[in-house]
Amino acid sequence: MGSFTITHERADCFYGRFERKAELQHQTHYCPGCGHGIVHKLLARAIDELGVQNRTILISPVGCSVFGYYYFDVGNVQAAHGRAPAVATGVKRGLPDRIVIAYQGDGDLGAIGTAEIVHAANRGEAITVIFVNNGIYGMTGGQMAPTTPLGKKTITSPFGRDALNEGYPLHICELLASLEAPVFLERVGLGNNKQIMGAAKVLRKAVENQVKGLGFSLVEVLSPCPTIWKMDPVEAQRFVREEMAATFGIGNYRDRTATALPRPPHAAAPQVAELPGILGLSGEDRPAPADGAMSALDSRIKVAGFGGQGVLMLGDLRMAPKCGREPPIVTCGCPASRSIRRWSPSRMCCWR
Ligand SMILES: Cc1ncc(C[n+]2csc(CCOP(=O)(O)OP(=O)(O)O)c2C)c(N)n1
Ligand code: SF4
Ligand SMILES: [Mg+2]
Repeated sequence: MGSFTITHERADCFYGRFERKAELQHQTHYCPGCGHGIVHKLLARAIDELGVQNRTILISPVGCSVFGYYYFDVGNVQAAHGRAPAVATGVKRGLPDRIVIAYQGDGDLGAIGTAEIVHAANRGEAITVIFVNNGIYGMTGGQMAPTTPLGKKTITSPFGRDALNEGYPLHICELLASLEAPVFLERVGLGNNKQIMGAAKVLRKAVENQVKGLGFSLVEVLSPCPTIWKMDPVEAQRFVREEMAATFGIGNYRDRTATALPRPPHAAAPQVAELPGILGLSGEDRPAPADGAMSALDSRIKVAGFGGQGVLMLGDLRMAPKCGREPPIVTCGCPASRSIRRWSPSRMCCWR
């Protein structure tokens, strides 16, 4: 056999083995041709090249990429739908030396999470946001997203998106470019290999900005979702290259990396023991139990305002610590929940 050179291999910051059902260990949970797999690979390579695996914390969203923590061997937190920038803010302020990356879809960031992304950007939080715009709600089976192009039929815009009825596609980079604080905003695409190579450089830069201590960086990635757009992978790439790129444009919308000064870290968070003093409370404020004995801890929990992932989490939390048994998980049959392992210690770790 002739000699050969390996030019690409699995990034170090990917786990060597992904948590899947036994018969599906050979593939990820993403559909063939899905952009999330490509973005994961590019991001993983950037983390490797910058040598920051041991101090990176990835904030996973709700959407098809919810299981980012099955792939990235970094610190992982999974946020409620749309809240990744708020969670990233807390993590970064509490642990300023960590590289905090919020990863979000277009339903996650552009619909339910619009407030979070706008205010995190406006505060200039020193985080990196990877915004995967596939123009539709993938995980839940094809509802119109804020970024669905005009005229496109989805299950919630069956006659095609009409500006008078559903408004115009939301241009997130341009929206955030109206704010003073962001340091770096760029839109890239995965429409062909040339675009993917360009996206790799931009993703790396967005992470590197944080390594340098600069402020808010966001990369919007126009990305294929062949399954939900009912296209084969080649057609889905063409859709990104021609139709998504025509709707949104590919390019840089803010680059102040040459002039931005490193952001000073926020003051260290107080220790838990200091909190009663800060809140003006003392142990004497707490009424003593009538008979002098310790009262039982009131362990009632009220869960409010949670979506589907919260219900699953509640099952985990109620069942696992009590009996160590696998919780009864009701899957919704969406692409991302298909064929995942129903239980794994790493999943619990994310919530603990
Ligand atoms: C609070 C809450 N509301 C709604 C849902 C249902 N939900 C799950 S994923 C999703 C949309 C995801 O779409 P997107 O962010 O575009 O990600 P994609 O799957 O396309 O990558 C919705 C609405 C939820 N899980 N939680
Ligand atoms: S439904 Fe779309 S976004 Fe979700 S895994 Fe499949 S191709 Fe990717
Ligand atoms: Mg989407």
